[in-house]
Amino acid sequence: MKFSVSALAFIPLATAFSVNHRPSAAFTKSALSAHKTPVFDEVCETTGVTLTRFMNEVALLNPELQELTVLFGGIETACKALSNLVKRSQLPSSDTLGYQGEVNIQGEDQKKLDVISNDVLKRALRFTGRLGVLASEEEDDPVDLMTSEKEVLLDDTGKYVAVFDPLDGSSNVDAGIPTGTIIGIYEHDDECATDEADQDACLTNTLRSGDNLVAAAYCLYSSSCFFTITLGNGVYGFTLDEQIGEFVLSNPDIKIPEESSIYSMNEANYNMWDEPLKKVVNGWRDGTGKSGKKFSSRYIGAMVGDVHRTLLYGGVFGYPGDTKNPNGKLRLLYEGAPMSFIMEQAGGLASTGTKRVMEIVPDIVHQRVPIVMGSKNDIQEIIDAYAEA
Ligand code: FDP
Repeated sequence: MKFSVSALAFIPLATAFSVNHRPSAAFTKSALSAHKTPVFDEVCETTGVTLTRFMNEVALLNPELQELTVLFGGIETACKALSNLVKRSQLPSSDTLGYQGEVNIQGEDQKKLDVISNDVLKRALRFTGRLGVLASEEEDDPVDLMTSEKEVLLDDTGKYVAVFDPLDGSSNVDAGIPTGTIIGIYEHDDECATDEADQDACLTNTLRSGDNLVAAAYCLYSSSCFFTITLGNGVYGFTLDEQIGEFVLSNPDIKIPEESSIYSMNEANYNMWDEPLKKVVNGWRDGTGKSGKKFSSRYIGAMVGDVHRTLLYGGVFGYPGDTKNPNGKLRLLYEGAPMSFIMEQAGGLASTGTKRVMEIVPDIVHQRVPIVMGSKNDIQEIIDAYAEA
């Protein structure tokens, strides 16, 4: 059975279940309670520990997460494979640069590497036996991993639903600019039956607010390959040691600085932004903002790289709405929500300007969302400006 995205838009949403995240104080939600916050011990805080060891420890300490850690084994392998592919893509013999000749559901030209990355991830996840439904930027509709491509949908043994952007920032890839993979994992709805009548309802497994994420991660393909993950209790950063072929813990319990002096947005759209945002950015430009600091602008134009720098150095990354595109450019389900989860778990904020991104329930798989995320005080300055307006 095939589903179209337009059909998805009218499917009633399944009852959302909640996860006990650690949202920042500004956004504490009483509804977040159904799942235990995972516990970590000294092993998980020790730099140099491999991702495999880290995940084994997490599974030992939190038996309910055992299947999730197996799933991340597949994702880790995919990230290593993609890191290699991206790196080798610059060689004349690789023939993986340029366009595929297809346009994806959002009307964007697909790069060859977009399609290859999507395939690598699907294949890496297929045999984990832990996934029921999968949604990706490069797929028109959610697909069932256990049946042939686009034959929807359910595998009743699947515990999780994965959403991902296989190669974010791919418009830059031919120039060797950093790109990345974004992954979000939701728990599968146990109530989901496999008979045809219920498949529509089960499809909505991919249509949940970010508050229902059990895990989020990104891989950044840059000077090194970085893997950053949250399981709902802090953010952990790993770096690929190519000599041993393992991700090793390089940044345990990442905390974003509470304020900074860097902003990262496509300034060519400035004239079309909302007035409150223009006002805040003007203050940052000339040092008359809330912090009194004069900001610098840093924009790669590839979300994973821009978010990674923002996490480590602080500041603001955003793709706001504007008069031409009121919902901005970034996709809620597999870009906005997973990255917001990571940002909040690192002590930052993620907002549309008027609403917490993690609370938005998508109507359709490829829905866009205006977004600003980063250091608590800087994002709060934007939220305050919208509230005043
Ligand atoms: P890309 O189209 O290259 O995949 O999500 C899309 C994205 O990149 C983000 O990674 C990036 O932040 C943004 O688009 C860049 O958009 P602009 O070129 O409009 O600045």
